[in-house]
Amino acid sequence: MEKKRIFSGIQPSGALTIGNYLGALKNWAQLIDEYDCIFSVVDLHAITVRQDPKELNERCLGLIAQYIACGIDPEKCTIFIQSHVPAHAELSWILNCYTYMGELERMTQFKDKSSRHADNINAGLFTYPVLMAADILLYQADLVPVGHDQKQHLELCRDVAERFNRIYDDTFKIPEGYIAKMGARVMDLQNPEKKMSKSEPAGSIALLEDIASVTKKIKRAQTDSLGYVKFEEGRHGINNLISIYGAVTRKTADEIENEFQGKGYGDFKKAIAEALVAELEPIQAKYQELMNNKDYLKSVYTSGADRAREIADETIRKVHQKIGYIER
Ligand code: ATP
Ligand code: LTN
Repeated sequence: MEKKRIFSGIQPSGALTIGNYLGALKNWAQLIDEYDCIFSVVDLHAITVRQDPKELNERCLGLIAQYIACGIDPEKCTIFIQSHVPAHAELSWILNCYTYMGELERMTQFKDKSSRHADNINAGLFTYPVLMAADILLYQADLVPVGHDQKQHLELCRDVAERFNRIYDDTFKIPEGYIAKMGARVMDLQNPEKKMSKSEPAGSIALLEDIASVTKKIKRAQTDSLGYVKFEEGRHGINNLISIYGAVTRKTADEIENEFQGKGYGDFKKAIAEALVAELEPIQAKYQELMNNKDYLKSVYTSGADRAREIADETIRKVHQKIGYIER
């Protein structure tokens, strides 16, 4: 039987955080044996916010290395850079014509980003979810592993695909989201009511963060004055630490509560820091090794794009035919 297909991507828009890792990358690594996985560095998405050309260039390569360092083995899956496959921009244009303004106006990420970048509310920022839909639909993906924040975009993707399928009969596979129980919503360590984000270094831990700083940031993380470790409504700081520890160790909230019964936050934070450091150290070492071998990284993303192009072009051909375009 053919394997089911997975597609996902991360923007090269800043240093990856443990939010990106626990919400996305760590789960991807666990899916590569079971599924036909296609993972992209979504650089077309990244320019919806202004990027420095040199930094963007370096970040794309760094992201490929971080994917591999996190266990995304390019021998077992496809890794490529979005701008190397022109079909993404092509399908995105087409799908724009099947997406309503009202649907895009409802997107919370658009509302949030346009308030944070009020000087640059560009059309790309608005149609960003259409490009994301194109990414997924081009590969006829069955499953899309993402963090919780992408749920709304995925629903839009399904709506647009269903609409297109209704007009032209079956063209696109309708994808399902895959959102992990633990780690899908890592919050800012200083402000645990806000999502941990690449753009807030104080409350976030980078995947490549200096190890001493990882421990320091966990020690300083916001908690409360209750003094016991238990997942409870409204305890944003402690709940966040439980879910970080749970996502790293794959323990459930119950197991964690038992482990720290009768112990204080100091012990809990020490255990979190140790678990995180043990997880991050080998990733960082592998990353350094990979960055010293740029030829290898290039071979990964070029052969990845070759395979991606083949699949994507097939979908474009099908879409053109359905719409009524003359064959190339
Ligand atoms: P930006 O802040 O630039 O919008 P981002 O980190 O939110 O960046 P991406 O880099 O595209 O956006 O996210 C990549 C993946 O990481 C997505 O699957 C997203 O859901 C997940 N992710 C991002 N932040 C978190 C978080 N705090 N907790 C869990 N998952 C996250
Ligand atoms: N929109 C996502 C990144 C992204 C993505 C995708 C995720 C772009 N295209 C396709 C899954 C599938 C984000 O901002 N986190």
